[in-house]
Amino acid sequence: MKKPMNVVEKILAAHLVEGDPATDAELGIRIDQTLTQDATGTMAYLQFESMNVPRVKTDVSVSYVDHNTVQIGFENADDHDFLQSIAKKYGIVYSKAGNGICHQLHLERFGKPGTTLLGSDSHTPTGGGIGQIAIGAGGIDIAVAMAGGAFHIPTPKVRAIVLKGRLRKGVSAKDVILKVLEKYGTKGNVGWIFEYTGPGVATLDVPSRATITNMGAELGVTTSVFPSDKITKQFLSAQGRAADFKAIAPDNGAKYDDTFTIDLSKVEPLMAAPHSPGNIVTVKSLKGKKVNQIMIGSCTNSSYRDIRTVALYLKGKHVADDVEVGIACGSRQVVEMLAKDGSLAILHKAGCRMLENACGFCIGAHMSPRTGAVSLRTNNRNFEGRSGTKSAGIYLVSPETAAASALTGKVELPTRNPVAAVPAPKKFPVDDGMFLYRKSAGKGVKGSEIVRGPNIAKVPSGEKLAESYKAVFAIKVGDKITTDHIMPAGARLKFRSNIPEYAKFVFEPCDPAFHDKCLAAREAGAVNVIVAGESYGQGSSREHAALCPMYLGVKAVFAKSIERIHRANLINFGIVPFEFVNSADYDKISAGEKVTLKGIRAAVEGDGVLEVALPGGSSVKVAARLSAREKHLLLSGGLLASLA
Ligand code: MIC
Ligand code: SF4
Repeated sequence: MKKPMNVVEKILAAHLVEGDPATDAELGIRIDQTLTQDATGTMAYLQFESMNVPRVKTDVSVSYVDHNTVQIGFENADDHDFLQSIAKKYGIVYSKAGNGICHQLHLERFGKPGTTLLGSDSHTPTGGGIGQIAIGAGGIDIAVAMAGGAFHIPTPKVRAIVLKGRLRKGVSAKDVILKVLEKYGTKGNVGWIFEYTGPGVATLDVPSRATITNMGAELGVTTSVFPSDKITKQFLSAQGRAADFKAIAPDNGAKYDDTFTIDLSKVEPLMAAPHSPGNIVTVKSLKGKKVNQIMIGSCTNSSYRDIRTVALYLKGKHVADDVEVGIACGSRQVVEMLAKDGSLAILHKAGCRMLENACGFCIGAHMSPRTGAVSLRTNNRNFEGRSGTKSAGIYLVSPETAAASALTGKVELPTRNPVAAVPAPKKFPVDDGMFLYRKSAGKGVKGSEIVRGPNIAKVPSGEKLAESYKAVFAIKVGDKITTDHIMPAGARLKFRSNIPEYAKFVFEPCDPAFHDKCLAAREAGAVNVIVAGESYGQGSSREHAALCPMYLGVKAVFAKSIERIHRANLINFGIVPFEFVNSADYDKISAGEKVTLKGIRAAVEGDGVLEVALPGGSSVKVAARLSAREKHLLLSGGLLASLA
């Protein structure tokens, strides 16, 4: 008899190309679809170009422009032109700036149950809402997948999140994922996949499911997934994509490594207080707190369901005088529907600032709040300074809580005067006019030229790992250092395609002199080492957080623990991701100390263990648990160097 399987096992089994889940620590899977966004996409495509493959080999690859749309100076526009020309040449679908946010658009127009999606953005797991195994990764991994190569994940442990009951009015999917974050936090979930199951699943529409899988990124899991059922079918049919439907459910008796049950009827409105998405409090506990700004949108909460709900709260009313409210919709489809049903007029009349369909405020590229502000936002990350204002406190909330609070300028309970649920639309208006090159997808247009403005610089490649190095501990940082600390976005985002320029801002929020110190060490013939605490590299998939340090001569990280995507990015760029064998050894190291990484190559070739003598006479022991593939990449100096 065949072993009963859960949804994760079914999709992975259908895509397995390397490894055996029963015996191996790492699996290689075939990737059906890829997505990139502009801020990570330029590097991904420069790397793809250097692989000399004539066209993409996936079922579909889409290049979205949604992050860098502010266009102050020539840089962003240059990037867009480059991306458009690359898409034309290699058979990639190109989504023009203004079309919408990659994850919302992909769910609407391309996501397919039962397939795999790899995206150069950490919120790619949004696709799990439609029954896809959708994973975020660094740009170079997307390049490999576009060239037909496998993607590698740690053999997952699968946790069932069993949903039962039904949410109360005014409580929504955002509160559910905040509940999951309250339970599991933002660290310690590396290697897990969360599979949502149970009778409560049938009470959630696809956009709500996607809100939940989207913010699985904040847990640090590999991905999150819902089954594909009648509701998925209805969503796809309403998008004119009935043919893309496939039912996927766990078999009776399917096993999970762990189970957590949530009674939806008991979920309260929640919020994530500054400065971590895992810092969960009830809305009730902060009721009445004065609010300066409310921002609604982002890939977590920008669907028609979400913005229509906000409009219902604000109908016939006005936002409070002391609060500014900005709204960014997820796609043109959403805007078109809001225009037709009158919501757009309601929101304008209520005094909301309607923003472009893009990431904007979420990445600190728009509407930074005032000094010391309290800003309620429906997005997924509230890291210190990410909004562009270091002194601001960002609270992550549901669209319902955001709307209720907009009316009074204070934190309000959305359950006090809740509005009716927005029914799932029977038919979405479909207009693919801003998706270019659909006809030539997978083929490319012969004779097309790549357009390269001065902001498009070469991708640096790494050097072979030497036997030993003279090294300097260039920086020592604490726990939960995010990729926004390592490689800031916001005002610095426009340098994404220009590594020498962007590298000037590595660790800017922690130590603005980091760049100069690294170069000085390099001049003196030493490499640099980053020392960090728990959960190093949380957050974004941006490979720049590894690529720019590589450019500055960083060869190793010594951390208490390292998050999945960042660890993979470090390896892809030839930086050895060591973890302390005894966490307490972290305390023995001081920034600026000079040491020797004696036998680092042999350690990587062997059991991964390295002992380093410290100037004071003591020593620290670090270890890197590496697969054969990872060893090969590190010894070669990174993925690009390994292909040379
Ligand atoms: C983010 O939300 O941090 C981003 C910006 O979307 C990143 C990608 C990037 O840094 O370009 C992500 O989540 O991967
Ligand atoms: Fe864009 Fe924000 Fe989503 Fe990242 S989290 S993809 S910046 S909307």
